[in-house]
Amino acid sequence: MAAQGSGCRLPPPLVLLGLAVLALPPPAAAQPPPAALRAGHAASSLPAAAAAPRTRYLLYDVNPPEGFNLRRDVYIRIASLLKTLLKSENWVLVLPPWGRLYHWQSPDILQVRLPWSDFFDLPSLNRNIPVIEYEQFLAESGGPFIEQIYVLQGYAEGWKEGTWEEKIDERPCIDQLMYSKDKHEYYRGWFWGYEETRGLNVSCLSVQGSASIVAPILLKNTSAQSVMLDRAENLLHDHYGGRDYWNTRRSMVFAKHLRVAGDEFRNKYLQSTDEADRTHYNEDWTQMKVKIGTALGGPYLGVHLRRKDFIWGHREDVPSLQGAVKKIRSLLGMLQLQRVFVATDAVEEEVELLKKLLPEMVRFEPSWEELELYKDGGLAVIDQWICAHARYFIGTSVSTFSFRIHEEREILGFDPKTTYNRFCGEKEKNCEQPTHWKIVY
Ligand SMILES: Nc1nc2c(ncn2[C@@H]2O[C@H](COP(=O)(O)OP(=O)(O)OP(=O)(O)O)[C@@H](O)[C@H]2O)c(=O)[nH]1
Ligand SMILES: *[C@@H]1O[C@H](CO)[C@@H](O)[C@H](O)[C@H]1NC(C)=O
Ligand SMILES: *[C@@H]1O[C@H](CO)[C@@H](O)[C@H](O)[C@H]1NC(C)=O
Repeated sequence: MAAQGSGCRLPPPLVLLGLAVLALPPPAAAQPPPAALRAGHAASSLPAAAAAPRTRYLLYDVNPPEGFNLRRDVYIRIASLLKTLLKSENWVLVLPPWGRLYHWQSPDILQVRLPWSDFFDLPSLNRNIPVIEYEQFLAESGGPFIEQIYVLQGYAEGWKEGTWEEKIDERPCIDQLMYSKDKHEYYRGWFWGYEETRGLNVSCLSVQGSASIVAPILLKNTSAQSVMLDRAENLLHDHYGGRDYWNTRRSMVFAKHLRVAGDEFRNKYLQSTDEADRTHYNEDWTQMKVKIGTALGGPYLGVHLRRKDFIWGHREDVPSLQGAVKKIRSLLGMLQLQRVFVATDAVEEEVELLKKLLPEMVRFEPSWEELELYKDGGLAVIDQWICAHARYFIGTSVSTFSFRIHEEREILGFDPKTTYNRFCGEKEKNCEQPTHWKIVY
């Protein structure tokens, strides 16, 4: 790929469309990025044949209200689509920058246009599928243009009962389009906070099916070099819980600086180290295959207490703080543990009450500097990492935050009995516990 250079690619749209009148900054982007930036890009390790096919870029975005941990799940679906595309063509996934997440409410820190490397380890992601950050896409694709945007939606008519079939069709847009045309006929939109980004064409696809159903459209119906799938959460998993699912999930290794922060905290406040806990982590996830039940975990109970919008709706499956503390005490007794680590999004008043009810609890309470450094997203990752290393974990009913902890513990090799647990609501009659999704290698 490096040998191919950018010369073989299509001329950048900037040139096609008359850069001069746009008064944009000079397209530094049009030059090929330095070799160092491309290293680690899986495609670059391919033999540089003279007629090497051009790289095509897949971009995506998710419905704005969706949280961080559901977005992690959508990544797994899209990675599966990318694997299907790679069977026929040279595609790269452009990682959608993080930002403007509803739950990221800390004031005074800028939380948009965050690269994936703030939260995840890029070389690890790249061992699964070729990915690049959005900034690198800008640098190597020739400017802030996305040639084709498909907004995914359902079918206006819904589906008839009992007749599920996978299908995808170009259809009129059902909802008000979140893109508008500017005076140059470009489409403007959110684009992860990159205001200068424009779409050249937007259309809507009604879809009912798993991620790879889009592959034929991308391979045959469009020749655009960069294609964005918006509202990608409309795609289902190709095969939830299968080997591909777990490979992608295992590749989503948290960024090293966050793991280190979590490990230091474990060591300092929870007497927890990988040696003693038998939770050794291999930096190369492809080499990591732990026999189930071999991880011991640190001498503490890990708790995820999801509050805020989970209690505003008076859900039956979420406990009161008193109820949660009662359960925690009974678990501490049963497990003969003294320490409890609590991850929660509770508001300040609730945290104060919780501290009164459970004075011995330990939380990761960031300094201002740590908040600024890790941001709300990084602090949530650190909380998850610490919960993932506990001797025993109990989470909140149908919280994707808790689900991601289950998976992390599955990867680390914990006995499922210590993982798939949740709090019950006081009035809940049938408190069904979470499903064990067994890891597949
Ligand atoms: N630091 C920290 N943040 C949390 C915790 N629980 C929830 N949050 C924040 O709230 C968000 C919850 O949204 P999601 O990640 O989507 O997980 P969820 O619990 O399924 O919530 P919904 O998607 O709203 O149903 C997280 O991404 C965090 O930003 C916690 O224990 N610690
Ligand atoms: C893709 O192309 C095929 C063949 O031309 C056509 O039948 C189909 O309707 C197209 N699909 C979409 C979603 O545009
Ligand atoms: C925009 O994309 C749609 C769907 O692929 C296509 O039918 C249409 O011709 C495109 N319009 C332009 C102006 O390229």
